[in-house]
Amino acid sequence: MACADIEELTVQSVTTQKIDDILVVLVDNPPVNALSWHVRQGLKDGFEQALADDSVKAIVLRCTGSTFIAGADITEFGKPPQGPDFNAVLHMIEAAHKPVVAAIHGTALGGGLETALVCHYRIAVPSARLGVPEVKLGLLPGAGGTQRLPRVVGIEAAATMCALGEHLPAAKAAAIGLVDRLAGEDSLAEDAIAYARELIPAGPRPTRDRPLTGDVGVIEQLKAANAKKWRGFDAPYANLACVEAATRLPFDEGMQFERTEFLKLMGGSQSAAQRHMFFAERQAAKIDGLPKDLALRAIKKVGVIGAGTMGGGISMNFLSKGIPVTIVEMVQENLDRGVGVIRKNYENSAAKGRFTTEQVEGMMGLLTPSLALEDLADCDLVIEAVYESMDVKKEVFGKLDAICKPGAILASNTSYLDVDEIAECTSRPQDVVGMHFFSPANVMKLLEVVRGAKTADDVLATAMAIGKKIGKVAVVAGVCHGFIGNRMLSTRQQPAMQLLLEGATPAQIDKVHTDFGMPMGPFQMSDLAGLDIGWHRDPSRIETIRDALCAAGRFGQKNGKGFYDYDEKRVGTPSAEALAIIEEFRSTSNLPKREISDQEIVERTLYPMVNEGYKILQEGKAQRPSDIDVVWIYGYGWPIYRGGPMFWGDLEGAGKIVEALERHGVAVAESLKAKA
Ligand code: T1G
Repeated sequence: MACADIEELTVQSVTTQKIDDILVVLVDNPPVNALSWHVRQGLKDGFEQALADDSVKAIVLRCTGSTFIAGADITEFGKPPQGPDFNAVLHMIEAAHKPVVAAIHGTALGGGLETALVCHYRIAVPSARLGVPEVKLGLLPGAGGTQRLPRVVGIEAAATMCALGEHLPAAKAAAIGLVDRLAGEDSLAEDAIAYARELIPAGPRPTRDRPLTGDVGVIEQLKAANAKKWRGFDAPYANLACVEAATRLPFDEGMQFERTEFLKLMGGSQSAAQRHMFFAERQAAKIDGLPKDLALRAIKKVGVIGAGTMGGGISMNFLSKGIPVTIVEMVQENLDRGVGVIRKNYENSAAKGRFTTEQVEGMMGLLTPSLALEDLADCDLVIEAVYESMDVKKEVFGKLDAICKPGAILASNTSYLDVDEIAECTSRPQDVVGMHFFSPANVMKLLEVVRGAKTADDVLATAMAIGKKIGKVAVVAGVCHGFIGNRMLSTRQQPAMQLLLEGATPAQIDKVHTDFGMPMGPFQMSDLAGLDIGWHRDPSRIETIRDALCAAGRFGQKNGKGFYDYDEKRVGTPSAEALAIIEEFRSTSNLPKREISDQEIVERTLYPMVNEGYKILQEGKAQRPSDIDVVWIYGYGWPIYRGGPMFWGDLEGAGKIVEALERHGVAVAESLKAKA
């Protein structure tokens, strides 16, 4: 910048630069320019300077680093307030008697977008993304976002942005009037100054005074369209209530309404849970004890063994990220079917506008079908997704050991089997790791990366990094039966079965779980998975309720009957026949039938999961409690507004849980007892 006089005014994270008659207020608070108290202080000081200096005709607000302001500093929530009140700073900017331009790159999110909204004009680089994602933290834009956004983009777009919390690309934001001008991708600083100078004659344009446009009817439409998705959540409805209030209240009363709703959410357990998950998800990516800059192995070519449901889904994750995949099957027919399913899935997504036909062909072009393991010799990572049998896996890994190049990572998608035992049948156990995907593997975000006793640090770190690269939330798990998720799941399923014997019904138990916020209960899940998975297929041998149902030909959703009866749309209803089978089985077990309360169901099916979580941590099979929460939210549909089993356990209270578990005769983890 070749301007004559540059005045430096340094406040911790905000500086100002005067370029002739334009003052640039520059925010520098890595990593994401969050609105920490010292940033708010700096903004206040910087704008006071700009407004007091008559030689300044217009103001530009810009940020250094990778992004514009990405919101309030979430780490400050719940702490004693410091620095100036955010809304007061925003009111000062909005009321400026000189035009203020927000120059946006990276992301303008939450309080960051609210700051840009009090600026009179917004210029952004094409790659910028703008949004109010507070709803994903169980909150709402509490600094005027719900009142100013409708005045800039109209009621429809504002309601959608607040209730869904999506990030809008700059071009879309420009189309709806949120961005007034697009800058050159590499010339934001200059373009913003030129734009500000251009606006001097036009002067300020306080957003609060801009007219509201649009149809309030969108609010009920959004509620109807998202009723299932928003079940149990408070924040989406609070966001819409605030936007609705903007359509009928004067600005300042609307701001008050918003403040009240914001404080309600901020003080609630749902937002605390969702904020916990914000950091838990980022924490999960970190491997304790490993240096941040550990060199990773390059993954340019991937091999997948098995073209079944899992193998196909796993392959799609890499193809969708432009990473070539060689997929191997034993017989041509299975290979063709597997490749066909991958193409069908992509074409279905293309039909929904997610991909173009060219992109589908591009991804399919990266897929090499093969009948020969030898074709995996030059792969950097090979993921085995064959039948869940130790013998089969050992045979495959033995062959891979002979075929794959030195340094290749050999991963197993096993969901239960001992990764160490698999590794021991190779000469390179340090290169073996578990990569446990969840079905459907191209959709489910969770990836359990199973660290074997001999897994090398760079192999573990590489598996975690490639997991993030393909869009997964990767969590480190130790070798134990069922790793983290399935191990805890079994501590829910077993007592659920026992409760059936004692008098509860599948519908009662499942309702407790769905009311809790789970997508389905233990028995709906069993019917979905299939009751005959692992069944000994001997109808005369009835040792469990599951045996009894299978013996009666009830295998679950797949044949329209299991614990429930299912119609052609796979909607389940309580089944008299299933209840009769359960009743008959109970009568043979001489267990007295009794009334079971919903609270007892919680105590005997959810508390044991928390207990098992403590055991997993005690054994070092998970790095931290929040990792367990991430597993259950991204792998098993635990409601995010309850923060995961460990976070919820803390809310329930260790004392209460220990007392109940002991009353029900469950062996309590020492660390949980200690916590109680
Ligand atoms: N506050 C504090 N720390 C934050 C933060 C924030 N808002 N955003 C990110 N971080 C930390 C994060 O924990 C991580 O730390 C590092 O920055 C890099 O983040 C009044 C109430 C901006 C899209 O919800 O969505 O404004 O792990 O790994 O993948 O209305 O971060 O390295 O120690 O995610 O490049 C609304 C939250 C707040 C946006 C960048 N804003 N952030 O993604 O990096 S509420 C948000 C993000 C609010 C007002 C209300 C993403 C990102 P560490 P990262 P990334």
